[in-house]
Amino acid sequence: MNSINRRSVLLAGLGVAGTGALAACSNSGSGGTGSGSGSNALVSPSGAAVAAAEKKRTGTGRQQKLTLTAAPAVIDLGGGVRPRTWAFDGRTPGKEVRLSVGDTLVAELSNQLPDRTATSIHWHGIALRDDMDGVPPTTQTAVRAGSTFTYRFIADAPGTYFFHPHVGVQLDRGLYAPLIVEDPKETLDHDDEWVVLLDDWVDGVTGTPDEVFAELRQGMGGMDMGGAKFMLMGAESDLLGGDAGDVKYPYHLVNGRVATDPDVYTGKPGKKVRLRIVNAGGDTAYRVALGGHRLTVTHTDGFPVRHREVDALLVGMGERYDVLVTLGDGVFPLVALAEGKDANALALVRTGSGAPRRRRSARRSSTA
Ligand SMILES: [Cu+2]
Repeated sequence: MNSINRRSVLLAGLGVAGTGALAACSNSGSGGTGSGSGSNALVSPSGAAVAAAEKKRTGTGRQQKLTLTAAPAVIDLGGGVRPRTWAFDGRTPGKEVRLSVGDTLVAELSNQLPDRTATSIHWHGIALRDDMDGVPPTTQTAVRAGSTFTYRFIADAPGTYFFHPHVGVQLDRGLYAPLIVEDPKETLDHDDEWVVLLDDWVDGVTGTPDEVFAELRQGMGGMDMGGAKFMLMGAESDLLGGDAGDVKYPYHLVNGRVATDPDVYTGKPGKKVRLRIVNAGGDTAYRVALGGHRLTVTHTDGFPVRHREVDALLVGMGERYDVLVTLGDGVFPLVALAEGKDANALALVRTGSGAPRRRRSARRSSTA
């Protein structure tokens, strides 16, 4: 039987009991054999119920191994913006991880963050074994500074995902990257792919995400002490049902580039391109459109949906949309309006003859 009790779950959820509660939980869970079936038993991240579900997951047996080193870095966002942040392997976004359905990802996280900062990796949106989901203190103990943890799971759900830490406000640093699970049986017909990663950026420019959080925690009371540095007042959007966020971000990024020095996708007129749009932002929904084009939505959050043609998409934090677009001839802005915040992110699509070579290598081979 699983000995975790309601109080320890609540405390863990509040972060009060911290790792002590989790250690108690996983010790009893991994040793138990009947957990998960009794009416009072909770499913522990490494318990028998998780192992049983995992057994039913079919894999290819292929492994993809990689190392992700989380460490301080000075990154280049374009336009002379070079903030100091925390990043995986010195770059933001981190290097894309691409698997085929059923492959096993073996990712060693090396925590080189400063000031004894613990971390984790959460594989956002993907169905996987709970003990690899990277949500301390609930599904694992946080990975201590100076140590490593190896995530190992079968990715049997095709789709567009991303990953980021799930400790404190670290997801608002530069620690994120796309995770694409390709389906060899995919029936979508397209010539090329472009991953479009959206993010709201503050770190190393006006302050750190921890400083932002500290100010937000003081609420309106803190504003009497000399005004708000990070708090955004009056951001509203009817589309979002009112409140459009609380944080002032100096930059909004597409694929790690500021709007004045954007990422450029170069293609050919008439080609059909699959855009995999990911909102990795912490506090901003984006309204996304490609000038002069209509978008056909094919997937949301990794799942195929009945196709729907739109002229713009509202993408909330953590959401992903796959869309197909048939490219026209010319240069077109991909605009991601920071909904309700009077700011935007920008990338460019160039087609036709005389187009300059792409600066960044986001072009992908077709999966169809
Ligand atoms: Cu997430």
